[in-house]
Amino acid sequence: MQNDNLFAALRAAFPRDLDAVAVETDDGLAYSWRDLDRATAMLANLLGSLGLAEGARVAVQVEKSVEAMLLYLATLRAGYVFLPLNTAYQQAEIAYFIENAEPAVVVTTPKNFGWVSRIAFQAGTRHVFTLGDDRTGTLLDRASHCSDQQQPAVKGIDDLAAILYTSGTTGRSKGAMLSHGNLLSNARVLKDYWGWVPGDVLIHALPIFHVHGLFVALHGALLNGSQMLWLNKFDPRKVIERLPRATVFMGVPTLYTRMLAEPALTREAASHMRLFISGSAPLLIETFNDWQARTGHTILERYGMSETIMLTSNPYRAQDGERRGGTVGFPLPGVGVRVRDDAGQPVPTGEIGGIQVSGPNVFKGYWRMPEKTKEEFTEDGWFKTGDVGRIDERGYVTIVGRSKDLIISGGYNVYPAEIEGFINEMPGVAESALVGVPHPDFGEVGVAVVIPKPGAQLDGEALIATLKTQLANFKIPKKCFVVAELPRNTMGKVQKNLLREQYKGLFA
Ligand code: MCA
Ligand code: AMP
Repeated sequence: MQNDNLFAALRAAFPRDLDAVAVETDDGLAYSWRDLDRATAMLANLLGSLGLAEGARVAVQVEKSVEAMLLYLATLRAGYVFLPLNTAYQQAEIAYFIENAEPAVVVTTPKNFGWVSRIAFQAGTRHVFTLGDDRTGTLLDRASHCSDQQQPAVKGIDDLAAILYTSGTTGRSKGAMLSHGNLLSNARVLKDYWGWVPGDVLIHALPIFHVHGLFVALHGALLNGSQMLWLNKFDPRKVIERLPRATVFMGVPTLYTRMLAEPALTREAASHMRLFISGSAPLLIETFNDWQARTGHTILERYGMSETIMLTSNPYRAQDGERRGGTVGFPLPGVGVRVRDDAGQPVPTGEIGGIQVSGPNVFKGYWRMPEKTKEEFTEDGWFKTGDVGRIDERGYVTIVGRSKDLIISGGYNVYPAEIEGFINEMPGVAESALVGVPHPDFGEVGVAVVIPKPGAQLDGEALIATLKTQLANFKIPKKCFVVAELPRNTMGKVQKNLLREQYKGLFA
């Protein structure tokens, strides 16, 4: 019987020599392909032994590790839905995700077991396991008693494989539902488009709780049967040390600017590499040029979303065109990208409008939010990205901005509405606005502007300290100003563009 389970396709791509090294960690451990096969079978059998319902979610908030990656693959193998959660999320955020997704299984760190299991059990989750980043925890203990043989669950292309939460521009996060077909079709297109060849070696330095590290980097290597040099945490010097033994690296712009700050990054160090890919946030033309001048490599920039995985990419092969800094390249083969004005009408070539996308890479909708999902698609079924851009006469797509109120900081999305909501709840606060300003390291960071209630005394630093106890660290405003009033337009709406202008030099 045809099995469209993504895991089956990845497993089929394992090299014949299963004893070859698949993953090498920076603390000297080597995992063979056979290890990957056996460990994912044991973990899949553990999940299979729990009597979970069809479509059950497995929510995972653990530090990056090879075992965390194996748990992802095992969840696919067992036919359940993987739900990765950023390790920076704190109690209020986790409580929301668990209440919204109702996972049958939650895997957390040994340190967080206390508060996470309380939230999970209260929400009806019956299985909570722990997994440390040092191969400790109850998950591996339990799996060690399971068989290392397992037939991947039969899944169809439209069956759910993962849910990725991508916060709503207003209010709470939305769970983007991605199918086995979404993920596999995109992985196959990228394998060819980015010229993966036998012998490629990937340096994996991204988190594995978002699309870039979990799908684009991981599937790229696995679908090519390629070895990975694995870093649980990004460190510029460790990446540079590994360049002579690798061929492919993927990162967000911050990773590139941090490596450029290292003298060890030389043309010589990068000479064995074949491809550097950047995405998740705008790559500054300065960074693009500096990288080319320093290493001789032209970074390939691509554009993706949790809802669509990758939708455009600069070309890899010269015959497909040049890689143009400041653009995100062409729509990927099989993916439709178009620009529409506010009335939904086509705009002339080169004109700016809302970017829309259609194709097998586009998600199935937001988890239990049919109305919200409907709003984000056009009548003829194209997904509205919320990004603003243009397509020029040569077909290159350029993102010029966002219609959604979004800050992308070091590659992570920060939604002002969520942070403003927390600030507005604080005693003495009448109103707040969070805006993004340029930052040399993270590209863009949030700055909060707060209005006190009449007679209230507010201290910006104290507000930030309180926020740190409530929200993921990357969401915390880097500065908080207390002012008497906010600029408003005639409709009374806060003019965030004026605030961005006022504070744009803060971190120059
Ligand atoms: C860490 N900090 C940050 C960020 N990361 N502040 C703002 N933005 C950030 N992204 C702060 C922490 O709050 C902390 O501040 C201090 O930096 C040190 O924390 P640490 O965790 O040690 O930071 P780091 O190791 O330096 O992390 C920086 C990083 C990380 C390596 C750039 O942010 C990262 O791995 N980013 C990649 C995100 C990613 O994978 N994006 C893909 C999304 P304090 O000390 O004050 O607490 S997928 C996507 O966007 C689409 C689908 C696509 O196209 O790929
Ligand atoms: P996420 O919500 O994590 O899926 O992030 C998707 C958003 O990241 C997109 O809607 C874009 O705004 C942004 N993005 C992704 N890749 C790029 C890129 N290469 N350049 C600029 N923005 C990007």
